[in-house]
Amino acid sequence: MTNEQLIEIVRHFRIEGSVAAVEPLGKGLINDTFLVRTQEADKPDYVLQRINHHIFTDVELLQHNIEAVTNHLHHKLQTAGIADVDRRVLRFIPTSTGKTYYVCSPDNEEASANLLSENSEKNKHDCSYWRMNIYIADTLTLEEITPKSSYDCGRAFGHFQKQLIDLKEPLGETIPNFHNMELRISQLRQTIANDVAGRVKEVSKELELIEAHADEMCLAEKLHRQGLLPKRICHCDTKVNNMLFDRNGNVLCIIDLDTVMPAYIISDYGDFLRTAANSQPEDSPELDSIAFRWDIFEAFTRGYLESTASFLTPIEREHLPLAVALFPMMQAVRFLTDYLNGDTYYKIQYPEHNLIRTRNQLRYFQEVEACRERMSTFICNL
Ligand code: GN1
Ligand code: MG
Repeated sequence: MTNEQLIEIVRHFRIEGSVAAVEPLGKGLINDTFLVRTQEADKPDYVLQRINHHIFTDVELLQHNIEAVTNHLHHKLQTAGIADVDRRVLRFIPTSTGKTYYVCSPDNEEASANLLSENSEKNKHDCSYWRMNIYIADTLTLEEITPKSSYDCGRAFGHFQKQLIDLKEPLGETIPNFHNMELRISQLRQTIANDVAGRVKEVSKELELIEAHADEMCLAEKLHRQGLLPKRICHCDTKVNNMLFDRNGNVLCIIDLDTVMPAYIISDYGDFLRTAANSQPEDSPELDSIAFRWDIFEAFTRGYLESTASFLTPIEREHLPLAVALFPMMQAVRFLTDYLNGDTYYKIQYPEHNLIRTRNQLRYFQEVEACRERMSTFICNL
């Protein structure tokens, strides 16, 4: 997309100031993100995002969830008398029609609004979907963390869940069954049967490891069916880089709210440690350097349990170590499924990228497995 086209999109939003520049921002694997700088020093800059509507097929629901959550958090912060509310929760900008997203059709803008209401598959693919929020200045994202920031992240994600416990507005699943391991495994098995990219023969070792643990990794679904594990509102993408820090390294704001939806609370705990406690990035090919960082685990767990002690049930608490193993395994299944499908979901930088990611997650899973009992003991003794 050209700069002029991006600026044209921005014109549909009620921003303050005039656009000076638009630049790419961030490292997300799903949406395309840009920083929109304004000319005036006293006006904010903005984040512009093209929503990947092949993945988030119901953009109306997606934005409904995000608005409900950000309004709720905003209200809570204000009621608590917090001074810098706008630095602690994202604020989305309405378009000229009052929605928080804009639909752009390549050839006919007016028609695209009508097409949206018809909501047909074909028409949706002809359009692109955009949203904007205020850029929170003087913030950092971290790709790697220390025990201190891990503790803070534990407190912050736990607090986020706690704040949303009394959200009255029902939220939908923006990707149905997003963290459902039974479904992920069955998608993988179906993909193996189809073998569209002819890659199944390369991955027998990986498949063997996944199958050996498949049953146990589906325990959360079984507990849910037995009425023992509820769904609550979770973030569902608690990566280290989905959190903004201030210049002094304090947690400010949780970002990337597309996947905020009802899920098992243990998801957010396990998914955070999937990236944070892996001593290597999720796509590092240096398998022998992958280790489970106990210091990060310990600090995160302390922070998380401080924030969530008042509402976690004993069953949720007991299954936290399972989630630490489940999330690298689920992510391995997802990366491998995409590899076998010919790389249609995650952005890749080279042909084996998803295979390298898979191997990384599986090795990390094994490192986690070796520590699981120790984790349980640690949590029991807290
Ligand atoms: C995707 O776009 P990003 O990088 O925030 C994915 C997560 C995965 C993650 C793996 C909607 O998140 O579930 O854990 O990649 N988001 C979606 O890095 O599938
Ligand atoms: Mg992200």
